[in-house]
Amino acid sequence: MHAKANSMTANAKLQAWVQDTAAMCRPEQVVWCDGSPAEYQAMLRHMILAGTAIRLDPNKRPNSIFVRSDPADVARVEEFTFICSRSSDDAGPTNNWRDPDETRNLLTGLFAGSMQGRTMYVIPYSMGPIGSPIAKIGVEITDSPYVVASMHIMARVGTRVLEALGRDGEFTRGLHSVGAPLVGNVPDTPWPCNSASKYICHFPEPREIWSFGSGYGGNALLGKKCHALRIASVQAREEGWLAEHMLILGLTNPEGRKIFIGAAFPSACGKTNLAMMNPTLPGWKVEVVGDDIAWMKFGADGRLYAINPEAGFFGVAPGTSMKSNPNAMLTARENSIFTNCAITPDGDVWWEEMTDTPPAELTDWLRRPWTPGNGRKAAHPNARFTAPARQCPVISPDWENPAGVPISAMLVGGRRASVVPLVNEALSWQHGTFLGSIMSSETTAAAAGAVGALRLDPFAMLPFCGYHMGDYFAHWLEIGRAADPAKLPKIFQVNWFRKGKDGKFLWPGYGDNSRVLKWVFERVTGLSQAIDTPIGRLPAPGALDVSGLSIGDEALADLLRVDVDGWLAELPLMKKHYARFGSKLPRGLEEELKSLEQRLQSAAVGARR
Ligand code: SAT
Ligand code: MN
Repeated sequence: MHAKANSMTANAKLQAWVQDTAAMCRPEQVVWCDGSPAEYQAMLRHMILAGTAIRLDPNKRPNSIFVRSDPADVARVEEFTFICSRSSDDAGPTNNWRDPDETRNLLTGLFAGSMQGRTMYVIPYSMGPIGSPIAKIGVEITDSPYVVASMHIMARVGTRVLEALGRDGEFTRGLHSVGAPLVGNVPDTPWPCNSASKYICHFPEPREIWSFGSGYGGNALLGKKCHALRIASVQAREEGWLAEHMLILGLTNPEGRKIFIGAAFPSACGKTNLAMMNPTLPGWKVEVVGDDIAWMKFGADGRLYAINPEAGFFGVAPGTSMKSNPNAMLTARENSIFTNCAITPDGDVWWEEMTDTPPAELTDWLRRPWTPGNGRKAAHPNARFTAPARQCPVISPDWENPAGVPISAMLVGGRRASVVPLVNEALSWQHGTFLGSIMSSETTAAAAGAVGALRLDPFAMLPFCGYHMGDYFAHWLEIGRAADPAKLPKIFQVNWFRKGKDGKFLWPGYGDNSRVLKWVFERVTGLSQAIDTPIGRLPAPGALDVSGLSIGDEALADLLRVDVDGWLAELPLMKKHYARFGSKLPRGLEEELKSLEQRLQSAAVGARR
């Protein structure tokens, strides 16, 4: 089919790309998305009529739907995610590289006719508030109404973006197809996808994304991981800023003083919970700017300013409850999309731990009858809610500030049952970069594959850095060199997941993480004490506020213990990790590793004396 030119845009590059794509994918029709509420309703209606979605009871969850994906399409697929830079060296050892020309050929073959019988939607979107100097524009072409509806929530979409793009504006191209053409007189499936081929390909130089075969989350909502992290990280390096897998929160102390904090944790390690927590410490307040991605640029005053490029939350549902994260529950009370949860007989969703007692009967995410105690999970462990950020009761008044918010501290951390203490302040920006570079975490259901395996996940960017990780470390050090050290955020390593000898978590987590945030706040503002240890600065005795918390002295000591032998035992892992980056490993990090080893060895000798 021949795509009609869209009168809303005079951007010739965009018009030409849409026409070429339509000629290749051969959809039944082309629709330019305007981003209107009517368009959102049309997507919901289509999904409901096609059997993809169920409308939830409007009295319980107004304007919300429930969707179940194909059981083979439930998470990001890292082994089918590729960086197609011209040189394989630019993708580095942590990415899957594919030759760009070969891949383009392969994809052209897969996309040829891939949208037959479907509608091709053109979604102009802005990552970040429209017009913000930190925001960027992209256009996603997709044949999935689920993607269109989700993009309405997750990004700013439609006509106003085309207006901002103008005649000559630059944009990232994202082409997505579920890879399931409708040919002949065969019915559609509730969740079309391609079981034979999945390819999530990034071309960093022309800033293009081609995603084939999956309709789920980060594989398909191309503004998120593909654009805002993989492509943007390349752009950020070139232009001197940071695109990070970080939440952004505002923290106000009882005297009314506020700072902003960024935090990098891997997928499904509690970013959403930390970002919008209700502190248990009286008088302290947390507000959320973002729960997943931060774009940071230096402001005129020399400080780093962050925006949340997204407009919604794509949060992990299981484990989310009025106890663990009431603000997420309240955010998703309406205008939301629920994917791979269970559904109740009265038309609401449910997932593990949402309530203390599960409903007496459910239909699970696999459409099977489910009753409590049957030994199966009702929701998929990577089930998600997609909800507008503006609905969050603790959304920051600054969340759409085009200038961003000034970042005073950055946390890095993962799920570690042992070795890593509750909190550890870096000695310098370079040491903080080191702590980020050796971050490790147990894997979660957010990606296909084994769960609970320990892997090194530098800055939680292992699946999301669009270029050579050695160059990424160098870029972090470069950012530090470019700045006035007094204006740089302080970096802290944190770990809420340390376990005691009994195998139970030592730290209550959730709202009690405000106790760690308080110490961070007071370190930034110069009010609190730390002690120097071989691994960094830990809270001085009494400096961590545990008032009102029932935690034993032993557990507290365990949480803050510097496990010298444990760290020594991990040095070979760190060295092996660093060896992967060859000559691209920055000298500064090599030095940090050496100094750490020396400090640990003298501590070990001291202890033996
Ligand atoms: O599916 S997503 O990649 O968007 C979620 C995540 O892994 O953080
Ligand atoms: Mn994430």
